[in-house]
Amino acid sequence: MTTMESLLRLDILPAARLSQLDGDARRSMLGGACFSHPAYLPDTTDLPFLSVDMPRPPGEAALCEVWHSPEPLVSGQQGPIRYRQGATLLFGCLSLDESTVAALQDVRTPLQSVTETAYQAIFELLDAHDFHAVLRFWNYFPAINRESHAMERYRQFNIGRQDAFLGHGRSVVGKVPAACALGTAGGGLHIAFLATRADVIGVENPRQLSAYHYPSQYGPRSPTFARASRVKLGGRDMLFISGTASIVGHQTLHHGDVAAQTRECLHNIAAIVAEANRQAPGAGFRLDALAYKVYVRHPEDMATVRREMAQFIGASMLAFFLQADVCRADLLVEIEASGGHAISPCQADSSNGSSPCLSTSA
Ligand code: 3EB
Repeated sequence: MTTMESLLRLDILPAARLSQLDGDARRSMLGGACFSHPAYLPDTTDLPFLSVDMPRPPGEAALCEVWHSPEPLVSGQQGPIRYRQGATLLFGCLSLDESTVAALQDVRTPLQSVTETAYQAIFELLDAHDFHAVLRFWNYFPAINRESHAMERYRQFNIGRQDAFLGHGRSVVGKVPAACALGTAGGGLHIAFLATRADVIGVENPRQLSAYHYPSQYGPRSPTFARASRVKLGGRDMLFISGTASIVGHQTLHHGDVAAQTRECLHNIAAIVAEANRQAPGAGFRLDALAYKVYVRHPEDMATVRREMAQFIGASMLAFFLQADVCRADLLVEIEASGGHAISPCQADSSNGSSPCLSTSA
Protein backbone atom coordinates (compact mmCIF):
# COMPACT_ATOMS: atom_id res chain seq x y z
CA MET A 1 0.00 0.00 0.00
CA THR A 2 1.29 3.43 -0.85
CA THR A 3 1.02 6.36 1.51
CA MET A 4 -1.13 9.00 -0.14
CA GLU A 5 0.43 12.39 0.21
CA SER A 6 -2.11 15.10 0.95
CA LEU A 7 -2.73 17.37 -2.04
CA LEU A 8 -2.77 20.29 0.35
CA ARG A 9 -0.77 21.09 3.45
CA LEU A 10 -0.92 24.05 5.78
CA ASP A 11 2.33 25.12 7.40
CA ILE A 12 2.45 27.74 10.13
CA LEU A 13 5.88 29.22 10.62
CA PRO A 14 7.63 32.35 11.85
CA ALA A 15 8.19 34.86 9.07
CA ALA A 16 11.92 34.82 9.75
CA ARG A 17 12.00 31.08 8.93
CA LEU A 18 10.14 31.59 5.67
CA SER A 19 12.88 33.88 4.41
CA GLN A 20 15.55 31.27 5.19
CA LEU A 21 13.96 28.47 3.20
CA ASP A 22 15.84 27.44 0.08
CA GLY A 23 14.61 26.58 -3.41
CA ASP A 24 13.75 22.99 -2.54
CA ALA A 25 11.62 23.97 0.43
CA ARG A 26 9.92 26.67 -1.62
CA ARG A 27 9.11 24.50 -4.60
CA SER A 28 5.98 23.01 -3.01
CA MET A 29 4.64 26.36 -1.78
CA LEU A 30 1.42 27.60 -3.33
CA GLY A 31 1.63 30.85 -1.35
CA GLY A 32 0.24 32.30 1.82
CA ALA A 33 0.04 35.27 4.14
CA CYS A 34 2.20 36.76 6.88
CA PHE A 35 0.79 38.68 9.82
CA SER A 36 2.53 41.23 12.02
CA HIS A 37 2.48 44.90 12.99
CA PRO A 38 3.95 46.64 11.14
CA ALA A 39 3.49 44.36 8.13
CA TYR A 40 6.41 42.03 7.51
CA LEU A 41 7.67 41.86 3.95
CA PRO A 42 8.79 38.28 3.37
CA ASP A 43 11.61 37.69 0.94
CA THR A 44 9.41 35.60 -1.35
CA THR A 45 9.00 37.92 -4.30
CA ASP A 46 8.63 34.97 -6.65
CA LEU A 47 5.71 33.54 -4.66
CA PRO A 48 2.23 34.92 -3.90
CA PHE A 49 2.40 36.05 -0.28
CA LEU A 50 0.29 38.71 1.40
CA SER A 51 1.83 40.99 4.00
CA VAL A 52 -0.96 41.87 6.38
CA ASP A 53 -0.54 44.64 8.94
CA MET A 54 -2.19 42.87 11.86
CA PRO A 55 -0.71 42.67 15.37
CA ARG A 56 0.24 39.35 16.95
CA PRO A 57 -0.21 38.90 20.71
CA PRO A 58 2.28 41.04 22.65
CA GLY A 59 5.77 39.61 22.34
CA GLU A 60 4.92 37.07 19.62
CA ALA A 61 6.79 37.19 16.34
CA ALA A 62 5.50 37.67 12.79
CA LEU A 63 3.81 34.46 11.66
CA CYS A 64 3.01 33.10 8.21
CA GLU A 65 0.51 30.56 7.03
CA VAL A 66 1.84 28.73 4.00
CA TRP A 67 -0.16 26.45 1.72
CA HIS A 68 1.77 23.64 0.05
CA SER A 69 0.95 21.20 -2.71
CA PRO A 70 3.09 18.28 -3.94
CA GLU A 71 1.87 18.78 -7.52
CA PRO A 72 4.21 20.51 -10.00
CA LEU A 73 3.52 24.24 -9.59
CA VAL A 74 3.95 27.28 -11.78
CA SER A 75 3.81 30.95 -10.74
CA GLY A 76 2.33 33.83 -12.65
CA GLN A 77 1.00 37.34 -12.51
CA GLN A 78 -2.13 38.70 -14.16
CA GLY A 79 -2.91 42.35 -13.59
CA PRO A 80 -2.62 42.94 -9.84
CA ILE A 81 -2.85 39.25 -8.95
CA ARG A 82 0.13 37.09 -8.10
CA TYR A 83 -0.71 33.42 -8.23
CA ARG A 84 0.70 29.92 -8.24
CA GLN A 85 -1.06 26.84 -9.54
CA GLY A 86 -0.86 23.10 -10.02
CA ALA A 87 -3.28 20.77 -11.77
CA THR A 88 -5.79 20.86 -8.88
CA LEU A 89 -5.23 24.02 -6.85
CA LEU A 90 -4.53 27.69 -7.43
CA PHE A 91 -3.57 30.15 -4.71
CA GLY A 92 -3.59 33.86 -5.52
CA CYS A 93 -3.43 37.20 -3.77
CA LEU A 94 -3.50 40.90 -4.43
CA SER A 95 -3.07 44.15 -2.55
CA LEU A 96 -4.73 47.31 -3.86
CA ASP A 97 -4.65 50.86 -2.59
CA GLU A 98 -8.19 52.18 -2.41
CA SER A 99 -7.12 55.80 -2.83
CA THR A 100 -5.96 55.27 -6.41
CA VAL A 101 -8.92 53.65 -8.12
CA ALA A 102 -11.91 55.93 -7.67
CA ALA A 103 -12.91 58.19 -10.51
CA LEU A 104 -14.28 61.56 -9.44
CA GLN A 105 -17.73 61.01 -10.87
CA ASP A 106 -17.95 57.47 -9.45
CA VAL A 107 -21.07 56.97 -7.34
CA ARG A 108 -19.33 54.06 -5.63
CA THR A 109 -17.23 54.70 -2.54
CA PRO A 110 -13.46 54.11 -2.95
CA LEU A 111 -13.55 50.91 -0.89
CA GLN A 112 -16.59 49.60 -2.76
CA SER A 113 -14.92 50.41 -6.06
CA VAL A 114 -11.57 48.82 -5.22
CA THR A 115 -13.32 45.73 -3.86
CA GLU A 116 -15.31 45.30 -7.05
CA THR A 117 -12.15 45.83 -9.13
CA ALA A 118 -10.25 43.24 -7.08
CA TYR A 119 -12.96 40.58 -7.30
CA GLN A 120 -13.44 41.21 -11.02
CA ALA A 121 -9.72 40.66 -11.57
CA ILE A 122 -9.86 37.45 -9.52
CA PHE A 123 -12.84 36.07 -11.44
CA GLU A 124 -11.20 36.95 -14.76
CA LEU A 125 -8.08 35.04 -13.73
CA LEU A 126 -10.07 32.05 -12.52
CA ASP A 127 -12.24 31.94 -15.66
CA ALA A 128 -9.15 32.18 -17.89
CA HIS A 129 -7.41 29.34 -16.03
CA ASP A 130 -10.46 27.07 -15.64
CA PHE A 131 -10.47 27.23 -11.85
CA HIS A 132 -14.16 27.87 -11.35
CA ALA A 133 -14.60 26.99 -7.69
CA VAL A 134 -13.13 29.05 -4.87
CA LEU A 135 -12.64 27.18 -1.62
CA ARG A 136 -11.77 30.18 0.46
CA PHE A 137 -11.35 33.97 0.34
CA TRP A 138 -9.48 35.96 2.99
CA ASN A 139 -10.31 39.70 3.05
CA TYR A 140 -8.31 42.26 5.02
CA PHE A 141 -8.61 46.06 5.00
CA PRO A 142 -8.25 48.94 7.46
CA ALA A 143 -10.97 50.64 9.55
CA ILE A 144 -13.57 47.94 8.81
CA ASN A 145 -16.08 49.36 11.32
CA ARG A 146 -15.53 53.02 10.47
CA GLU A 147 -18.31 54.98 8.85
CA SER A 148 -17.55 56.93 5.68
CA HIS A 149 -19.84 58.10 2.89
CA ALA A 150 -22.72 57.50 5.35
CA MET A 151 -22.04 53.77 5.53
CA GLU A 152 -19.85 51.41 7.55
CA ARG A 153 -16.86 50.35 5.46
CA TYR A 154 -17.63 46.62 5.84
CA ARG A 155 -21.02 47.32 4.23
CA GLN A 156 -19.32 49.19 1.38
CA PHE A 157 -17.05 46.17 0.91
CA ASN A 158 -20.12 43.89 0.73
CA ILE A 159 -21.63 45.94 -2.10
CA GLY A 160 -18.42 45.84 -4.16
CA ARG A 161 -17.94 42.11 -3.56
CA GLN A 162 -21.52 41.21 -4.45
CA ASP A 163 -21.50 43.38 -7.59
CA ALA A 164 -18.40 41.52 -8.84
CA PHE A 165 -20.05 38.13 -8.21
CA LEU A 166 -23.17 39.29 -10.10
CA GLY A 167 -21.12 40.88 -12.87
CA HIS A 168 -19.44 37.56 -13.56
CA GLY A 169 -22.69 35.61 -13.53
CA ARG A 170 -21.82 33.97 -10.23
CA SER A 171 -24.42 33.00 -7.70
CA VAL A 172 -24.65 35.21 -4.59
CA VAL A 173 -26.72 32.69 -2.64
CA GLY A 174 -26.18 29.00 -2.00
CA LYS A 175 -23.10 28.13 -4.01
CA VAL A 176 -20.65 30.71 -2.67
CA PRO A 177 -17.15 30.35 -1.20
CA ALA A 178 -16.10 30.33 2.44
CA ALA A 179 -14.53 33.62 3.53
CA CYS A 180 -13.56 36.01 6.28
CA ALA A 181 -13.32 39.81 6.45
CA LEU A 182 -11.20 41.49 9.13
CA GLY A 183 -9.85 44.90 9.93
CA THR A 184 -6.13 45.60 9.64
CA ALA A 185 -3.99 48.13 11.47
CA GLY A 186 -3.06 49.76 8.17
CA GLY A 187 -2.48 49.25 4.47
CA GLY A 188 -4.87 48.80 1.57
CA LEU A 189 -7.25 46.04 0.54
CA HIS A 190 -5.60 42.62 0.73
CA ILE A 191 -7.32 39.53 -0.64
CA ALA A 192 -6.04 35.96 -0.81
CA PHE A 193 -7.90 33.02 -2.30
CA LEU A 194 -7.59 29.30 -2.77
CA ALA A 195 -9.35 27.88 -5.82
CA THR A 196 -9.68 24.39 -7.22
CA ARG A 197 -10.83 22.49 -10.29
CA ALA A 198 -12.54 19.95 -8.04
CA ASP A 199 -16.20 20.27 -7.01
CA VAL A 200 -16.71 22.49 -3.98
CA ILE A 201 -19.78 22.11 -1.78
CA GLY A 202 -21.04 24.86 0.52
CA VAL A 203 -21.83 23.96 4.12
CA GLU A 204 -24.28 26.08 6.12
CA ASN A 205 -24.78 26.20 9.88
CA PRO A 206 -28.23 25.13 11.11
CA ARG A 207 -27.83 27.49 14.10
CA GLN A 208 -27.30 30.53 11.88
CA LEU A 209 -29.20 32.21 9.10
CA SER A 210 -27.04 31.94 5.99
CA ALA A 211 -25.07 35.18 5.72
CA TYR A 212 -26.21 35.62 2.12
CA HIS A 213 -29.76 35.87 3.51
CA TYR A 214 -29.01 38.41 6.26
CA PRO A 215 -31.75 41.07 6.47
CA SER A 216 -30.99 44.63 5.34
CA GLN A 217 -30.39 45.89 8.90
CA TYR A 218 -26.80 44.63 8.40
CA GLY A 219 -26.33 46.57 5.18
CA PRO A 220 -27.96 47.07 1.80
CA ARG A 221 -26.30 43.95 0.38
CA SER A 222 -25.86 40.68 2.22
CA PRO A 223 -22.33 39.33 2.57
CA THR A 224 -21.45 36.79 -0.12
CA PHE A 225 -20.00 33.80 1.70
CA ALA A 226 -20.85 30.30 2.91
CA ARG A 227 -20.31 29.16 6.49
CA ALA A 228 -17.84 26.56 5.19
CA SER A 229 -16.79 24.83 2.02
CA ARG A 230 -16.02 21.18 1.57
CA VAL A 231 -14.00 19.45 -1.13
CA LYS A 232 -12.55 16.03 -1.85
CA LEU A 233 -8.97 16.28 -3.07
CA GLY A 234 -6.87 13.21 -3.80
CA GLY A 235 -9.37 11.03 -1.94
CA ARG A 236 -9.37 13.21 1.19
CA ASP A 237 -12.29 15.28 2.46
CA MET A 238 -11.23 18.80 3.40
CA LEU A 239 -13.16 21.51 5.20
CA PHE A 240 -12.64 25.28 5.17
CA ILE A 241 -14.66 27.02 7.89
CA SER A 242 -15.33 30.73 7.38
CA GLY A 243 -14.71 33.31 10.05
CA THR A 244 -17.22 32.31 12.72
CA ALA A 245 -18.60 34.70 15.31
CA SER A 246 -21.03 34.81 18.23
CA ILE A 247 -24.07 35.01 15.97
CA VAL A 248 -27.15 32.82 16.29
CA GLY A 249 -29.88 33.28 13.71
CA HIS A 250 -28.64 36.64 12.47
CA GLN A 251 -28.15 38.29 15.84
CA THR A 252 -25.03 38.97 17.85
CA LEU A 253 -25.17 37.28 21.26
CA HIS A 254 -23.29 38.01 24.50
CA HIS A 255 -22.56 41.72 24.06
CA GLY A 256 -19.43 42.67 25.99
CA ASP A 257 -18.71 39.10 27.20
CA VAL A 258 -15.69 37.79 25.32
CA ALA A 259 -15.64 34.39 27.08
CA ALA A 260 -19.29 33.72 26.22
CA GLN A 261 -18.74 34.96 22.65
CA THR A 262 -15.81 32.55 22.29
CA ARG A 263 -17.94 29.61 23.47
CA GLU A 264 -20.72 30.63 21.06
CA CYS A 265 -18.20 30.72 18.18
CA LEU A 266 -17.11 27.20 19.13
CA HIS A 267 -20.70 25.93 19.31
CA ASN A 268 -21.16 27.34 15.82
CA ILE A 269 -17.98 25.67 14.56
CA ALA A 270 -19.06 22.39 16.17
CA ALA A 271 -22.41 22.69 14.37
CA ILE A 272 -20.66 23.30 11.04
CA VAL A 273 -18.39 20.28 11.62
CA ALA A 274 -21.43 18.13 12.47
CA GLU A 275 -23.23 19.35 9.34
CA ALA A 276 -20.17 18.60 7.17
CA ASN A 277 -19.93 15.09 8.66
CA ARG A 278 -23.64 14.57 8.03
CA GLN A 279 -23.14 15.52 4.35
CA ALA A 280 -19.96 13.46 4.00
CA PRO A 281 -20.33 10.55 6.44
CA GLY A 282 -16.86 9.18 5.72
CA ALA A 283 -15.07 12.46 6.25
CA GLY A 284 -14.63 12.22 10.01
CA PHE A 285 -13.94 15.92 10.61
CA ARG A 286 -13.06 16.55 14.26
CA LEU A 287 -12.80 19.75 16.28
CA ASP A 288 -9.49 18.67 17.77
CA ALA A 289 -7.97 17.99 14.34
CA LEU A 290 -8.58 21.44 12.84
CA ALA A 291 -6.09 24.31 12.55
CA TYR A 292 -7.58 27.49 14.00
CA LYS A 293 -6.88 31.15 13.32
CA VAL A 294 -8.35 33.47 15.91
CA TYR A 295 -9.03 37.19 15.53
CA VAL A 296 -9.49 39.03 18.84
CA ARG A 297 -10.61 42.66 18.89
CA HIS A 298 -8.98 43.70 22.18
CA PRO A 299 -5.45 42.45 22.93
CA GLU A 300 -6.29 42.18 26.64
CA ASP A 301 -8.89 39.49 25.77
CA MET A 302 -6.38 37.13 24.10
CA ALA A 303 -5.70 35.06 27.22
CA THR A 304 -9.42 34.60 27.91
CA VAL A 305 -10.15 33.49 24.34
CA ARG A 306 -7.20 31.09 24.39
CA ARG A 307 -8.33 29.58 27.70
CA GLU A 308 -11.94 29.09 26.54
CA MET A 309 -10.75 27.48 23.31
CA ALA A 310 -8.36 25.07 25.05
CA GLN A 311 -11.14 24.09 27.44
CA PHE A 312 -13.57 23.42 24.58
CA ILE A 313 -11.23 21.79 22.07
CA GLY A 314 -8.60 20.16 24.24
CA ALA A 315 -4.96 20.61 25.04
CA SER A 316 -3.78 19.48 21.60
CA MET A 317 -5.48 22.50 20.00
CA LEU A 318 -3.63 24.07 17.08
CA ALA A 319 -4.41 27.78 17.04
CA PHE A 320 -2.75 31.08 16.34
CA PHE A 321 -3.92 34.46 17.46
CA LEU A 322 -4.15 37.89 15.87
CA GLN A 323 -5.52 41.24 16.99
CA ALA A 324 -8.11 42.48 14.51
CA ASP A 325 -11.36 44.35 14.25
CA VAL A 326 -14.28 42.07 13.46
CA CYS A 327 -16.94 43.07 10.96
CA ARG A 328 -19.69 43.98 13.41
CA ALA A 329 -18.79 46.52 16.07
CA ASP A 330 -20.36 44.32 18.80
CA LEU A 331 -18.28 41.22 17.94
CA LEU A 332 -15.20 40.71 20.11
CA VAL A 333 -13.80 37.55 18.53
CA GLU A 334 -13.97 35.59 15.28
CA ILE A 335 -12.55 32.12 14.70
CA GLU A 336 -11.78 30.39 11.40
CA ALA A 337 -10.54 26.85 10.90
CA SER A 338 -9.67 24.24 8.32
CA GLY A 339 -8.97 20.55 8.35
CA GLY A 340 -8.74 17.34 6.40
CA HIS A 341 -5.58 18.59 4.68
CA ALA A 342 -2.16 17.96 6.18
CA ILE A 343 -1.12 20.43 8.88
CA SER A 344 2.40 21.12 10.11
CA PRO A 345 2.47 23.38 13.11
CA CYS A 346 5.55 25.51 13.27
CA GLN A 347 8.67 24.71 15.20
CA ALA A 348 10.33 28.02 15.89
CA ASP A 349 13.13 26.12 17.58
CA SER A 350 13.70 22.80 15.86
CA SER A 351 15.89 21.56 18.72
CA ASN A 352 12.92 21.40 21.05
CA GLY A 353 10.02 19.22 20.05
CA SER A 354 7.28 21.66 21.03
CA SER A 355 5.35 23.90 18.68
CA PRO A 356 5.45 27.35 20.22
CA CYS A 357 3.51 29.03 17.41
CA LEU A 358 0.43 26.83 17.61
CA SER A 359 0.26 25.94 21.26
CA THR A 360 -2.27 26.52 23.98
CA SER A 361 0.29 28.26 26.19
CA ALA A 362 0.61 32.02 26.08
C1 3EB B 1 -20.75 36.81 10.37
O1 3EB B 1 -20.96 35.63 10.59
C2 3EB B 1 -19.47 37.37 10.92
O2 3EB B 1 -17.98 39.06 4.96
O3 3EB B 1 -16.68 37.48 4.23
C3 3EB B 1 -17.67 36.06 8.92
C4 3EB B 1 -17.12 35.40 7.81
C5 3EB B 1 -18.11 37.36 8.77
C6 3EB B 1 -17.01 36.04 6.57
C7 3EB B 1 -17.36 38.01 5.12
C8 3EB B 1 -17.99 37.99 7.53
C9 3EB B 1 -17.44 37.35 6.45
O4 3EB B 1 -21.51 37.53 9.74
C10 3EB B 1 -18.68 38.12 9.93
